[in-house]
Amino acid sequence: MRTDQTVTIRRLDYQVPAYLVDSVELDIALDAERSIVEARLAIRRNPASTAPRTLVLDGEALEFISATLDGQPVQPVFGDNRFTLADVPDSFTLVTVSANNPQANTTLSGLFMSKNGFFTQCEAEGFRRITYFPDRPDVMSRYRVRLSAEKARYPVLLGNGNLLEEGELPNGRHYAVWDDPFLKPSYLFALVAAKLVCEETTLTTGSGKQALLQVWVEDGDLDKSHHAMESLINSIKWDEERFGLELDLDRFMIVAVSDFNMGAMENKGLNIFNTKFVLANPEVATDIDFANVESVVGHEYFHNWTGNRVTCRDWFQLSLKEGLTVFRDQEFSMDMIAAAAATPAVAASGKAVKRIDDVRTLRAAQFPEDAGPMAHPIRPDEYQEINNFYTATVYEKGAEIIRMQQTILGRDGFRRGMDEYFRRHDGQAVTCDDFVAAMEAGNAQLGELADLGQFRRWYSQSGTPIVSAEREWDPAAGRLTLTLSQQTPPSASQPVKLPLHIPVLLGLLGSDGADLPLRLEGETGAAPTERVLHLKEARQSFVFTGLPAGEAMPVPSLLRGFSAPVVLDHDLDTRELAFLMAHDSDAFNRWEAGQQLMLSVIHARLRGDDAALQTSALVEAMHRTLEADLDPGFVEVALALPDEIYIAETLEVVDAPAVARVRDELKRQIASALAPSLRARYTALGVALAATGEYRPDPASAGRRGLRNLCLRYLTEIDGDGIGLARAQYAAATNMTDRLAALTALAHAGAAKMELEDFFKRHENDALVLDKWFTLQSTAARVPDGSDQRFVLHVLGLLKHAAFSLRNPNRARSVILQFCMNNPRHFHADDGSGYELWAEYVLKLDGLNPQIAARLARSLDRWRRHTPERQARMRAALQRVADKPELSNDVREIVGKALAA
Ligand code: B3K
Ligand code: ZN
Repeated sequence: MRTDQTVTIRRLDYQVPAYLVDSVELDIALDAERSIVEARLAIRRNPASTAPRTLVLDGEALEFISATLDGQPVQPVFGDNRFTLADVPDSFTLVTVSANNPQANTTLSGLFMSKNGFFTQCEAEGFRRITYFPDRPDVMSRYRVRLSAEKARYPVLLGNGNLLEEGELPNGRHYAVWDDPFLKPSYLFALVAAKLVCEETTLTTGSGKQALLQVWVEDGDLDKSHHAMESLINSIKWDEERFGLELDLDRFMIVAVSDFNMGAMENKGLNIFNTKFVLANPEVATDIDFANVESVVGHEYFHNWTGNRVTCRDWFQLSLKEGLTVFRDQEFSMDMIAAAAATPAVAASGKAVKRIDDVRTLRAAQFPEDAGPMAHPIRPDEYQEINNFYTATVYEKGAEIIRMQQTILGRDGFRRGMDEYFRRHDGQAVTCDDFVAAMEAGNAQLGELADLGQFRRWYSQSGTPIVSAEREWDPAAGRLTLTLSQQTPPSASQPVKLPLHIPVLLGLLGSDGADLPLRLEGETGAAPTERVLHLKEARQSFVFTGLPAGEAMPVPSLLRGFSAPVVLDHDLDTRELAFLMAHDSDAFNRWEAGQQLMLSVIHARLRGDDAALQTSALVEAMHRTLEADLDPGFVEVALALPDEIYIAETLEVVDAPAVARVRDELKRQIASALAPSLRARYTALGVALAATGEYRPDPASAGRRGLRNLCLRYLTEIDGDGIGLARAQYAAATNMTDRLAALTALAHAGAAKMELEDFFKRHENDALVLDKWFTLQSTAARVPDGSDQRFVLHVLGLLKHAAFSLRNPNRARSVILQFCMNNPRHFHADDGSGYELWAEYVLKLDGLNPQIAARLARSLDRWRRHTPERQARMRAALQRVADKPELSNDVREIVGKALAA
């Protein structure tokens, strides 16, 4: 909706629906310019409602044709995207006929066209762009859908559930009837009518039922569908094993589409995916792409239970399904990594690397959100546009809040809670509170531990808590007092923040680096070497006794595995951090100690301090890591410097180009100091990889390639043979991971002219690979071809490129969003040119696709953190957008909140 003002929807205003729809029969005659939809709704008054006897349906961008109530023509009143009929009976059949224009629908919400046919996206509020309906998740109905379309152009007709019937029609058209046996909310409705081909197989589920699995792609892409199919099979098996949840349909389909606003969508039995998360083979996809396909296929499949069988009562409860499903896909990926590992040690390290990746994402995307103008609890209290709340907070922090429940209740306890959740709520639309209540009820035997009363505050309070640790060591008594305090910075909407229940997983390392037994004062019996401390007060002390007397203070390893989404304000010095880096039995914290060491060097250098001693301690520690016999995938993450965005988050005032400069200098210094080892490792890994033969995306080989490419990145930072190595690797690469890594390294060095041309020619016809070509150029540190053009002009050049299009979300993201969000040093250029480009493109995109425009708009969220001159320029750019009349709700909410910050 385009408006000059905003309407705020509030969680506490929830009212049950006045009318329920028991069944929906749709007859959809697809046509590019005018699709006709006849909807037959069996409606009855909700006995739980006291609202007036007026039927209100949502409807947007629809052309009304006719309506009948129990066969009698009726004339609804229209206004504000609503269809209103007064004085309706208790139970009746409403038939509406409407038309919509899929071709003109550039929002990609509702029914739209991509190059090979018709597709839909209904979450959150797209169904109302297809037909008049109470488009809210707590109205659950049975759907039967008849689709018809021109057969030659759209030979494949797909819907939710089971295919009942198909056949020919006059005028070269054909039809299909689909029936979904499960009740579902309208946001899970989907249809596809397109020219597609499929890879299919049948699978026997745990109870012996046969299910047909299909992955539908464009003709010519069947050489790229197999990894998605394997991922689907693995997901189905994993959900049976880990959670006892079986596939409930006879048929499960994944369809890839190249124009899509997000990653994928969990429509019942008919998942629609962005091609980016389906298509993969070694020539076009990187190791990261392979892992992403597996995780998104898993995520959407897992929604079949967490989201579809049990859905959300209202959109404020979004994290009920999203946080939980992200947690499930993270666990799935970890279990897959472990299953592929040769030894338990490799499995543990591989799982830690996955955890590290997830925490990096959280810190880069969610921490800034939680401290900025869009800060909201994982269960928001209000919104102006729900599409703006598919956020890192709802998803990633939401997943952390589920993970903490597993940490508190234990893995078995969490499973008992999940069982109870489905026992109570299968087939219902429920709330986050219902989930937590089920967790508690399933674990009554745990007593006080299962009391999640205070824990519930994580659902209602925004902001990242800061946990500080202080230590007091009594060497004579072998007694350590650990005092933890917590504080969450106040925000505009929540000036007072309450203490949270924070599970802090900890170990204590003795002087030999081994874990010490952890006995709290007053305890007897066996003491574990790792345990969870429950921090519930603002400040709380824990006294450990029986530690080796007469020795140096044990080194605490706090928040192992990142047991809570907090910032840890520790008091560890350089020596202790290096000690943890070398010895911590928790791989996550070995990595974290390294990151802290790197951050302290970067902070010191940004302050202009002489950080020579700290730097050499860091370089030495990194050298040891590089030389140690460790899993390459772990060494890769351990040697990577924190990224610019995360560094910026740790600063009070951000000078983005200065952050990049200091980070570059440190990187060059590390590269020079470690060059011989980096080169040796680069060569050795190359030999090892060649010996394993053909490319496989398994975690062990991916880890080797990742480390080898990181060595290459370091080596291209310094004078020497790095550029030569990168050119040679580019030319010799037999897979996309190595070719893209070499090209990216060359682009950052401003030395990629020839290779960029070559890459373009090779992959001109593969949209996803071209997206990579655009991305690596818009995020480069230098103009990739080495010219001395201003960077912003280079980005403008990309935006004018014949292969660029703002209409395709992947392509738009690959240039303009990547530049504004992932290239801070150039986006924040002194002359403000980055911000001008931002304003121009937010406005351009808003006319086409408000969801993507709003996403871009968010790259100025943190404007208050920057230097005063940049703040002034950013504010002016925000104001320029805000001043435009007729903005979408989506963009208006984002810029409005940013300006109010
Ligand atoms: N549920 C969808 C996201 C829908 C976004 C609507 N703006 C994908 C997912 O989380 O699985
Ligand atoms: Zn999801």
